[in-house]
Amino acid sequence: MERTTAQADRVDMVIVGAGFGGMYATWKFREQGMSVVSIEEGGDVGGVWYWNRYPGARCDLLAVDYSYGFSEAVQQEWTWSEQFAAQPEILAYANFVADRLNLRQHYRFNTRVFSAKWHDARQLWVVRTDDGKVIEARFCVMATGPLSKPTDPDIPGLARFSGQVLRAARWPHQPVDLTGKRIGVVGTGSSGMQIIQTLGRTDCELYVFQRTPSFTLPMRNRAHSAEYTAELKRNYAAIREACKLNPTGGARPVSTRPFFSLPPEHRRELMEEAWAHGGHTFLGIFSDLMTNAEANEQVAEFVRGKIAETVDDKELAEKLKPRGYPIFARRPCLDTGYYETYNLPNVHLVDCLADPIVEITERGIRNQSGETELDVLILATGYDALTGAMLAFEITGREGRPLAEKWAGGPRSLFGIVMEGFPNLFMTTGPNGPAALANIVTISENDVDWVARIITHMQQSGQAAVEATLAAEDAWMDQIQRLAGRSLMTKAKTWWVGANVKGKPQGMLMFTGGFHKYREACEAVAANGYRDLAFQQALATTAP
Ligand code: N01
Repeated sequence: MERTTAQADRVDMVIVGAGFGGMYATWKFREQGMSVVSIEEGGDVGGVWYWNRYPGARCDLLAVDYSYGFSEAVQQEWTWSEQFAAQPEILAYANFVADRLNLRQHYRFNTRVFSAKWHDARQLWVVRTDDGKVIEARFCVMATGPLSKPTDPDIPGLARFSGQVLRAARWPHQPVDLTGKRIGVVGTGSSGMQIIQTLGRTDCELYVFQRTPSFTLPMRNRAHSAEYTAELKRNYAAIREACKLNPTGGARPVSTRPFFSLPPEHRRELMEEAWAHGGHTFLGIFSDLMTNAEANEQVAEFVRGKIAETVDDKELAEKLKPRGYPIFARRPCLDTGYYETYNLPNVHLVDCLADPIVEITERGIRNQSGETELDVLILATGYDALTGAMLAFEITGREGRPLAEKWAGGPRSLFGIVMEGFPNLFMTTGPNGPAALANIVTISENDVDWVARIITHMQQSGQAAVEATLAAEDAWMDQIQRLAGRSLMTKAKTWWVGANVKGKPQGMLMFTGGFHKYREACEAVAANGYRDLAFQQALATTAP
């Protein structure tokens, strides 16, 4: 590695993150002949799967989809044991990829980025890390992930609690013995539900502090047979192609049938079939689920009916039924016996809508009606999503402009990848792409490949820096707004619209048009002669 001054290392590219985006970027740009330094706060690779080791953690996207397609060696040598992989298997996969592709040599683990500043005259990024090191790089890739900055709940008294506090998003690396404990779980999103359905079946007293009930569908996970795996490995090329053309970035069924185009009994039959089949099949049976409020409500009512059939105590079933927002306007969860958990005598629901939490005390949680004493408090209260990780450190662009200023009204960029005013800074699965609405791995591969093509173009045409034009960025953001305006996805208070963090700008700023359309838009940039991008020639002042 070259040293330009007494303090700074000089490389072609700095990559932040060792999740799926960062690992792929590290491989891709190294293969493109660039010198790369990759930085990761965690102690090893895996991103969210490195941190989220809570009981029952599992990905609710098919493992086959939620894995890299860029390396034939990786996909042939790795074998998934079941349809929906659990966290240890996904983390083992990340480690396998790092070993197989020799990625760790580029990483500085246990290191946080402190600031990243663009130097106008030298046309490079100056990146400072918390160990006092400085790296200068022509390019910066922020693979910081949409869900990597956890948030604690806005409840007074957390520091007062004398028991053990565990966070889903920062679960201890050593086993935690919860046998016989009185455990409180705050949060019933994807993380909370997985914890509840897992711990509820163990020897403990489990108190679920539910504010907003979430909808969940049965996962019906299955082990892969040897024949299935062999078939899969023969067909990977076709599967990856199908993922690229799918709105979800996964190989999932997509319907062209509007809900009301079918008679009621046929609709019911399709819903029953999808329910019995499990997974996200249910989301793909009608084409207008997220645009027709009446259709959405009928589907929601079907699911509420399933809750009533499953939960023995009718009063309890009513409390678990989500109401007041469209189904799938909060991220759909997939469960394994979630509602059945509430039939167990050791599982207790505290309905925080009817009986709000007042404070956390030394002994437990106090709701309006009284105190629940706890030994352990588990927080599954979500993330400062989409923008939290990028705004957690200082990023300064052209002419000294802070990113926090550019994003004061919410994140703005072209595709969630590149921004006006921030030359040679790229994001993977950034906030204005499909981000958390489609398969993160497919999006990561798309984004990194897109950046690689732009850099190749720059090398061929002798350009030193690139950013989005303001016109292209505005047009993209307008398109996001137009699409969001037609979708029911904006009609619930969730992290999708920034509603879970106090003071955060509100609104759907992810692209809701589907991964396939997003990919088409990315592809169109080169086809249109790069007019959406503004390039800078090398300046006379630029250091060699
Ligand atoms: O977080 P969330 P998550 N008092 O924001 C509650 C991905 N993921 O970590 O809705 C009481 O969804 C809050 O209640 P409310 C996936 O994309 C995937 O579960 O604000 N409750 C809510 O119930 C997912 O969407 C997988 O009323 C409080 C919960 O905390 C994303 O990560 C697994 C509260 C937060 O839910 C985030 O999921 C896990 C308070 N003061 C995660 N403050 C899989 O692939 C917050 N809450 C399976």
